[in-house]
Amino acid sequence: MSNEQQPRSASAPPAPAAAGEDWSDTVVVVRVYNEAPVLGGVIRELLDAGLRVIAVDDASTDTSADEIDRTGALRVSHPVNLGAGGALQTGYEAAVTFTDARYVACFDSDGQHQLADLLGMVRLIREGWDVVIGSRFLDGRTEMSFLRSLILRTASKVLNRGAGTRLTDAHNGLRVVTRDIAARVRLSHTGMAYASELEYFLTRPEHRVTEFPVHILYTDYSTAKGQPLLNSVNILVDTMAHRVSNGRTR
Ligand SMILES: Nc1nc2c(ncn2[C@@H]2O[C@H](COP(=O)(O)OP(=O)(O)O)[C@@H](O)[C@H]2O)c(=O)[nH]1
Ligand SMILES: [Mg+2]
Repeated sequence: MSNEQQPRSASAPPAPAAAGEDWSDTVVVVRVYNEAPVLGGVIRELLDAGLRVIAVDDASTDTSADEIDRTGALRVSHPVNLGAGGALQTGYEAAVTFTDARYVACFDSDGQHQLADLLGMVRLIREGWDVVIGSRFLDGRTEMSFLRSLILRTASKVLNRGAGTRLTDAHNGLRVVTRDIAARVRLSHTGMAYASELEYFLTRPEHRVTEFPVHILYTDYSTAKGQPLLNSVNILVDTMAHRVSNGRTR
C-alpha cells in the first residue's frame, strides 16, 4: 500500500455532534501533566460522547490524578515525569494491552483539541486509512502568529522532503491510528523531541496516511501553561536533526 495523502478539503464541514453514533471502536489516549484545572471537562466530554479514555498521568505534581479518577477514565500513572513522548508511548501500550479498540486516538488534556474534529477523524480512518493526522493549515480556523506558522510550515516541508510525504502540519498532536500501528510504535525520545520520530514512523511508505482539518485553540490557559514559540523552533531543529541522522530513503 502506498502512502497517498489526500487531505480532506478545507471546506469539509465540521463533524456533527456524537449523538447516536457508536464510538466504542476507539480509545482515546489523553496525556496529562499538571492539567488539573481543565482536564476533567476535557475527559468528561470524550466519555459522554461514548469514547473510551485512557489518561496517562505523567507524574503530575498537582491534583490531576484525583481529577482523572473523578471522571471514571482508566488512569495509568508514571512514577516520574517522562515527557509528552513517554506519555504517548505508555498510552499506546495501555490501549493495546487493556482494550480491544480498533483505533487509538491521541487528544490533549489542555483544552486545545476539539471533540468534533476527533470524531471526524475517526469517521475518516474507518474508511480504510492507517493514520489520520490533524492539520491546522487546511482551513483558516486556527489562529496563530505568523512566526509560529512559518516555523511549523517549514518543519513540515523538512519532514516531507525526508519522508516523501505531502503533509501540511507534520507536528499536530491530534492523531488517530489503527491498533496495529499503535502496537508498533517504539519511541526512543521521551520529551517533545518524540514528535519527529513519531512522524517518520507514521508516514512510512507502507502506511496509508491522510490529514483532516482541525482547529487548535490557543486558549489563555494553554498558552500561559506553555506553548512557547521556542517549542516550535525546537520542533524545527529536531525535525532537521532527525532527518540528518535517520534520513529515510524511499
Ligand atoms: N509539556 C508537557 N506536556 C506533557 C508532559 N507529559 C504529558 N504531557 C501532556 O501532553 C500533552 C501535550 O503537551 P502540550 O504542552 O499541550 O504540547 P503541544 O500542545 O503539543 O505543544 C498535554 O495534554 C500535556 O498535559 C510533559 O512532561 N510536558
Ligand atoms: Mg497542547
